[in-house]
Amino acid sequence: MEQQNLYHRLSQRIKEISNLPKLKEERSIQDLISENGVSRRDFMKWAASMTAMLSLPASFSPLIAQAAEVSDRLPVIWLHMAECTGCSESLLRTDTPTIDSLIFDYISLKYHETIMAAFGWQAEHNLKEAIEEHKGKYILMVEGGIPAGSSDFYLTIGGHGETGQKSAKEAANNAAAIFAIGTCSSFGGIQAAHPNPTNSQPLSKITNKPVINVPGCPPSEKNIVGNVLHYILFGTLPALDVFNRPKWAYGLRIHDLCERRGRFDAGEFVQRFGDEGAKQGYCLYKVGCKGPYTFNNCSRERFNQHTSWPVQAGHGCIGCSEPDFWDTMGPFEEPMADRRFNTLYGLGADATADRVGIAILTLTAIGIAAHATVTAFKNKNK
Ligand code: FSX
Ligand code: SF4
Ligand code: F3S
Repeated sequence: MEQQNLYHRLSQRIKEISNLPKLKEERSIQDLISENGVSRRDFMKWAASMTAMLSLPASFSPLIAQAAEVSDRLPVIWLHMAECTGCSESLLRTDTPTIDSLIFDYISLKYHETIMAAFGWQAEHNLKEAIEEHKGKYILMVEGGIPAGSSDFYLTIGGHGETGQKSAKEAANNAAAIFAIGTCSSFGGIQAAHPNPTNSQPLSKITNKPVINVPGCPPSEKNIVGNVLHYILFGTLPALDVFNRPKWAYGLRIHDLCERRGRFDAGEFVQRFGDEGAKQGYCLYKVGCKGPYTFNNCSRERFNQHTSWPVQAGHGCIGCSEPDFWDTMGPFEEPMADRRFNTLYGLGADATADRVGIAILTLTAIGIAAHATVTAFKNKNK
């Protein structure tokens, strides 16, 4: 019954959105996908996988397809702050366009410096105009850390030298929903790594409005598009974890669903890159994998249409979706080593890994310890 009510409520919302005027030329998502050689069947398969990813019942998959179909009705403003543009590249750099990247083409991006034709004063004007025209209605996506306070001058944009801080604040003030895309915008990222010379801050420190964090350096295309679809469907904040990350994407650790997990449990570890264990696909914990401390869905969703992800490619997870990972998770090719944390049983994960009695390292124990460790390192760095 509850499920039916929810289905009904979400269909109503999609109907309301579909009644909004189209913001772009009359081209449907169907046209766009078939022009790019994607069949309707593949599109429906994609919708089904998105439904599962958003932890919705399988019967909701037609709703996800409809949400994608109306995704051109909501204006999106995307701002670049201090970063490497990897987040945008995560969506855009594909040989053959994925359905996720096609959705990105399809949404009404009113401003995005990497892909728009305008430059100079015209670009500045377009941003102001987009904010004015779509006040209170647009989705704001911000990529990058933001030099703040008296260091704000480290990031200025355009001919008038407006600071990133000012432009992010202004865009956030008038947005309907705000997403911090990438670890830089969510937590400060590499710019904010010790000693943070430009005083780079996460978006949530620049605005008082609620910010949904979508970390990862970069986040996967699935997590970016999934958030847009979730907003279209619900129009409200998703369930969030303590770091304001949507639980549907960041609720489990990399380690929980890793394909090498059986190796970890059996005590089969790569000791050095290129050794026999590496060839056999052993666990990468001892060569630095931070999967046990990292909350993200890479091991389940992978990147580039489920092609691969860091651990599958043979390198451990570096913890890129965690706050302060540059400071707390390195050296990236070594285990936590002397910075051992205690599990509920009083053993560090490294000690346990050496003793092979891995079974005692329960999910709960390591989960609690991982959070405790991150907090401890954070405090140490302050
Ligand atoms: Fe780069 Fe985005 Fe990392 Fe940061 O991604 S991939 S430095 S999260 O802001 O461009
Ligand atoms: Fe996978 Fe890393 Fe966990 Fe090993 S430590 S099982 S490689 S996530
Ligand atoms: Fe980042 Fe680890 Fe995923 S390094 S991309 S969170 S596997």
